[in-house]
Amino acid sequence: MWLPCGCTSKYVASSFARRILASHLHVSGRSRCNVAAFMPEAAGFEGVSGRAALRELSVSNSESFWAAVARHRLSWSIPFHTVQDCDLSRGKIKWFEGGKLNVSVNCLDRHVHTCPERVALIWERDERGSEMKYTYRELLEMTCRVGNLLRRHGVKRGDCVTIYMPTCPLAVASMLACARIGAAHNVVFAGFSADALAERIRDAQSSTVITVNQGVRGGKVIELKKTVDTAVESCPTVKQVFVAMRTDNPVTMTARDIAMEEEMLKEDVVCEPAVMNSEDVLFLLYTSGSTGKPKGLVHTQAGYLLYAALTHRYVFSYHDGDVFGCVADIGWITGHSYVVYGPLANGATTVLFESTPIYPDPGRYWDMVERLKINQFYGAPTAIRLLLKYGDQWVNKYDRSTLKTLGSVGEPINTEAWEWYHRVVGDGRCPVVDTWWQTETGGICIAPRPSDPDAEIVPGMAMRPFFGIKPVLIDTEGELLTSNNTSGALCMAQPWPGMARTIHNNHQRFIETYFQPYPGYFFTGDGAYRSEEGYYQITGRLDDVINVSGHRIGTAEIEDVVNQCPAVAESAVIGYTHSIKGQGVYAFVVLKKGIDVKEADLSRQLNGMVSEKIAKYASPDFIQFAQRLPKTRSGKIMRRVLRKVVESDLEGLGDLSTLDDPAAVQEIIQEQSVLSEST
Ligand code: 6R9
Repeated sequence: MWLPCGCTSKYVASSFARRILASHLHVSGRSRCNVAAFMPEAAGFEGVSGRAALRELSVSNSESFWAAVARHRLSWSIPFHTVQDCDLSRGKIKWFEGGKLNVSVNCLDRHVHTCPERVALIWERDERGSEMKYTYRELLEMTCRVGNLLRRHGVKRGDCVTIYMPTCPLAVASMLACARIGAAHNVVFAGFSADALAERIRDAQSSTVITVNQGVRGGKVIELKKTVDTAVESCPTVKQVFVAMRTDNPVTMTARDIAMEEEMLKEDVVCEPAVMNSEDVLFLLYTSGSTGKPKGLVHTQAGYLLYAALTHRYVFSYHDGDVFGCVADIGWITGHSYVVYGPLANGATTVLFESTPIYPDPGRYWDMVERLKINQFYGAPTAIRLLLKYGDQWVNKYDRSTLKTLGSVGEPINTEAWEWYHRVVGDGRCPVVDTWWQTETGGICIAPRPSDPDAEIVPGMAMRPFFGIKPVLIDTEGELLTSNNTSGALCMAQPWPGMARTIHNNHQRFIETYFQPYPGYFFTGDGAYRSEEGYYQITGRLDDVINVSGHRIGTAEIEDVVNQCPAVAESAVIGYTHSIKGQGVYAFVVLKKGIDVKEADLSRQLNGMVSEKIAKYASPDFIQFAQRLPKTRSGKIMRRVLRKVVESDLEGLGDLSTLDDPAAVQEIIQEQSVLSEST
């Protein structure tokens, strides 16, 4: 793995015209002092005297708000001429047109000019106590070498590079190198199988893949290069695979493979940044929807970066000099926005966490907080629930006095976990921010902060919309719900710079999924409750997407794999409440007539297939073999009914009159009681 060496001094790309345009707005009036200290560009907004008024303006006059913030917080080589050109009814979203910039310059060069020796990355390697630090200067050098290497091997502006790596500095440098030369990246979570990787490489039409020889996680070695070898066999577009060395073990190299570090040594540490348009593609990131095929959401340059940076700064109250610890993997949107782009755009020190919460013991996170002096810790409810079960002693062993804010993301956080996080981890003194957002939204949309420092925080509620975000609730008839103390489909009434622009190669699906269900609004796919006080609480997905340990997976994706087994006639997969994972996977499977196999053997086979075709986390926790599935007369599987059966809520089965044969439900219930008795 590329090590920090501190040996060169030739680092800054000097020819890139850097210009921070000052806001044209003027400061006036004493009442604005506070709000100007909070957000300098707000000083120019007439009549804005507090944070609530600032939020109000960010929604009612969102163009002025985003224009001022974009001028103040990004370095442009050419300023934008149009703040936004959006039409939600047509799925058209464009921000900061006319503007030109380079994302890697914004994340690296401008900080190297002012503070080259500030630590940019702390790599918390799987091996406890062996962390490595990389300064902004070193990260820029590494990025430039990778950028030059990619260019020398023919990667051009507009190409898409697939990155299949664990969370490590070279993965970050690879993402930034793509941004530097104008290529898009497609990071695939290194827990995905060869088939899942191949599908994403093909859909993204990548000719270049970057990987490591082996990964290391929880003390175990993972053969990532072998997975890539298998994947690329079915990817005719792939011409070259760069292989970095995470461990010392050599792997078989083919004619297509390139030893990454060796080749990087031959490259210059200066790499001319491409001048990109605001709306050029920055990256694709695949996520699950309600069909079997994952969708490659597209994020672009300026709007995404600005939104990631602003949310990072204000939701977590990040200040210069703080150490920001988001433990998400870079393979997910949380890793993109809050490990890489948001923190680096703000010149922060950001932690790259390569391990697991319980390796080598359940004190890992808090040991890391003490050792790295972490100020903001951002993690997932599933890990909090797991650690809670191991007891307070694992937390209390370590000094957590550096912590200022605790964050939660990925799924609803139950009150017990929230309170433990607040009381035990944060010693009752750190605000806990439950942040709601999605791959599609680019950054946090609803969170308790920013708000006045002493504003109340309700456990387990995301609560308040971020600047420029206008959430609405809509009922099943499509009517806007205007009162409080009500629930509905969570939609956004206004565009914001961080939102996804399209689905790669499928703009029609983008429109159908997000803009057609409620014309004029962006539909999130989630349901929410708005309290008497006007706070938002997310109640869960309204579509067939489930959330296992914070990982999104479409039930249809799992069904597609299960149905490939020759013994299976059909299947229905649903999520059920799981005490640690949030949701577990429950599969109902109907066998073909005349099949004679042991159910236990078949279960093992099906679990193996799902792990192999998708990823281990998608593998069913329960498989129930059924004679038939409850269906409507038009042949649609009644998942709602199956969910109630699994939750043992027989009272709540509801209207069964549309069922083709209601006896099917009774059979399922009986089969299930036999199953629960035997387990
Ligand atoms: C960032 C991320 C998005 C889905 C989202 C929702 C669920 C995320 C949540 C939450 C309740 C929260 N979700 N944060 N539900 N409270 N604070 O997780 O992106 O992987 O695309 O998942 O996760 O259902 O729609 P992504």
